[in-house]
Amino acid sequence: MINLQNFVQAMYAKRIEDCSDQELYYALLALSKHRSEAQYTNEQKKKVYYISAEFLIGKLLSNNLINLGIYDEVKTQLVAAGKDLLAIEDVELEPSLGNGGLGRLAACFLDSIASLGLNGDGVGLNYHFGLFRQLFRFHQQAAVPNEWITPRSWLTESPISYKVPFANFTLTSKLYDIDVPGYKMERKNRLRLFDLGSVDDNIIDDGIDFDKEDIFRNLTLFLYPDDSNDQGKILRIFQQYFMVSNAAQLLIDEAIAKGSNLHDLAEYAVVQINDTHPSLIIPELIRLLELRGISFDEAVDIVKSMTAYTNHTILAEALEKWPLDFLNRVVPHLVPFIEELDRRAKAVRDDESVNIIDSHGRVHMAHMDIHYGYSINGVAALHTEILKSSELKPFYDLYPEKFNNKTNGITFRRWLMHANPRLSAYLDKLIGHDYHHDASKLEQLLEFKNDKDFKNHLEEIKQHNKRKLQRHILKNQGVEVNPESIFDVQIKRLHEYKRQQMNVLYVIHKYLDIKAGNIPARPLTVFFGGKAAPAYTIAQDIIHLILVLSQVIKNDPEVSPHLQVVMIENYNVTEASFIIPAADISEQISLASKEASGTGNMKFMLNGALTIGTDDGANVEIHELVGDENIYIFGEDSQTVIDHYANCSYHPYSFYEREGIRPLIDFITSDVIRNAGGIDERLWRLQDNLKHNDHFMTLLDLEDYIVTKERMLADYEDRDSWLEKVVVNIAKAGFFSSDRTIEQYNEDIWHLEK
Ligand code: 26Q
Repeated sequence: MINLQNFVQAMYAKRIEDCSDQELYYALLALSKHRSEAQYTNEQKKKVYYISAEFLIGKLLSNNLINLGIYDEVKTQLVAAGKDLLAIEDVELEPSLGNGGLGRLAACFLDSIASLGLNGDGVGLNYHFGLFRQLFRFHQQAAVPNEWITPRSWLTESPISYKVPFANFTLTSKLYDIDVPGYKMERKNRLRLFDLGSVDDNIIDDGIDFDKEDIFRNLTLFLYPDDSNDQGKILRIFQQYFMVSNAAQLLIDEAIAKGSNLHDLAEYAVVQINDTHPSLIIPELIRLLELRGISFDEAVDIVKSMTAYTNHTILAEALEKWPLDFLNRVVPHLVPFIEELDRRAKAVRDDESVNIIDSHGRVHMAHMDIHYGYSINGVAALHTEILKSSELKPFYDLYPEKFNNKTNGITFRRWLMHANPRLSAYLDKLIGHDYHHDASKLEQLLEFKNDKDFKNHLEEIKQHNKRKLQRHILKNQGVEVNPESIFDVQIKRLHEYKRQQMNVLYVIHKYLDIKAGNIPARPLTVFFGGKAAPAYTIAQDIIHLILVLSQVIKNDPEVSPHLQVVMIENYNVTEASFIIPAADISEQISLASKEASGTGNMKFMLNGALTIGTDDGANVEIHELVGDENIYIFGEDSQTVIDHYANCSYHPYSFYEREGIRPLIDFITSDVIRNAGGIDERLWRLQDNLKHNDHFMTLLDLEDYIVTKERMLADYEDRDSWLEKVVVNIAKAGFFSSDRTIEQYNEDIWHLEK
């Protein structure tokens, strides 16, 4: 039993009633840290080191309370004192230690590893400002540093520190830990974040600009500084090597402390390489083992038996290739190791498609991972098949046994219990608690598909969540939304392949339709949220168009009662947990073959939204699970798209000439948009790109998308049948629990004992 009053009394000598939200936040932070510090750390012989440049953990207060099993008690005692947990959570700052899906996946995985009682830590970097905070100024994105580290925080200083050698100097690291308590577990794991004591927050100039060459002061300031220029790329290599050298030294020390003689290192440690960002750990481990007296040959064998690589993308431009010249400038001592690994790989097969060092002197990080790791996995069934059949086919021919699929998942602790407490409490009443530990139990809900009372409850919960989001947006952005409207949501990083621009063209279609006198049965609110890389011009242009369009619609009294566009500022994990439970429609509209998996799609489904999407990434698996009648699939399939690329057979201009499409594209540079603050350069560039380039084939699927969305909106009006689809989606979402994903990683790759 928790006695919060006693705890608060000891800390502040006052009653809960008399504390501010800020004081209560710090009390709960101290209470949770105290509790998790008292737990044992997992210490089974073998441990997984999940190494990742990103851990998008989100705010931790509520989730830690849930996992420590004290959430309900704490909440009850706060409510009894007239306090609101939501307001207290508001005090916590969100760390932005990730860009998007890959970083959030790493955070969900840490939660599941701990909740399954497995021994596994995350290892990464303690970025002082992480990814930038997004502001909207003059209908454009501005980027400013995201401050999240406060004197009291979830970070705990550790005495652990390592020396990391670079070309002209050696840096000394400093380790911070964040406890990761498992859900209702006695034992915990940790997120280990390495930092550099000399980093100086004062070197930031304007926005997020800083001296890229002052490594001593900048190394862990930001996540992925602009790498559109060489200094940015070199800084990224500094960060990556700093991360992996620390990780390698840590895992070797921990193994030795448990009795390893290093020849048997693989019995103590397995390394999961999250995308290629930590790939330098392969030559670094070999180097460190050699320094400790192990022969090169044996070191290679050891490393081969303990490293596994996860691929998260099929976009060729996102696969890291570092020029040897850059590596020589940053980590010259590692280059001979990479060259030897390359020579050995070339002895197996000398072919540009599998070489580590290519004919331009660039090091292909993924190639090194596949040759020198024992497992490579994709993150959804379709993605893994595409890797095997096209992108990485030469490797699949060489090492078929290394390839495996691990369809992504999400932690239900955050994305159901925390984000949607009403739904989760109702499900508890209906089917009991078993699904907390075995998400497949959600299938029991299928029995209630035709239960009037259940459907009424689902409707009520959705209404409640819409009003909660309405208040949140009003408070944060001063924008009023209509909770009686349909909430149609696309939240994810801005990228052309994700096709936010296609959704915008739908909105333009709807706007013109309303202007022509076709009034929809019910108002529609279209939400967008997402950051764009500062150097990604077209993505910035898309944000600009969304912001201007939102204004045009708002100021048009003929249209605004029926249609609204809201762009959420600084979309992040916290925003997601307000938005997703309120959504009716989940937009998953990437160009088929391009979205490796997606995980937002899973979060929406679990929270009772229906998907409009292409047969891409994990949408394919959602489609298979719920069946044709419970999802809105449109667009060309992945094979057709792949063939278009191979044959250069997609020509956007011929689509532009169609009468259903041309007015939508022309509208981008119309006076309506230009007079509402539209910037000509941005609008023309975007329009021109769609007509003449359209690399991600927006126009190919546009007509089908519009027809499908209209059908979906019409279906929404049949509440009974819509809710039946919602029930099927929630019931089938169990497969996408990250507990299932982690069980599979453990079964097939890690082999850890519980
Ligand atoms: C690479 C080189 C230089 C600078 C930056 C990068 C870089 C940074 C971040 C490359 C990739 C990322 C992030 C990728 C990512 O988030 N991928 C997403 O991973 C999710 C989890 O597997 C999938 O669900 C998404 O489909 C995939 O897009």
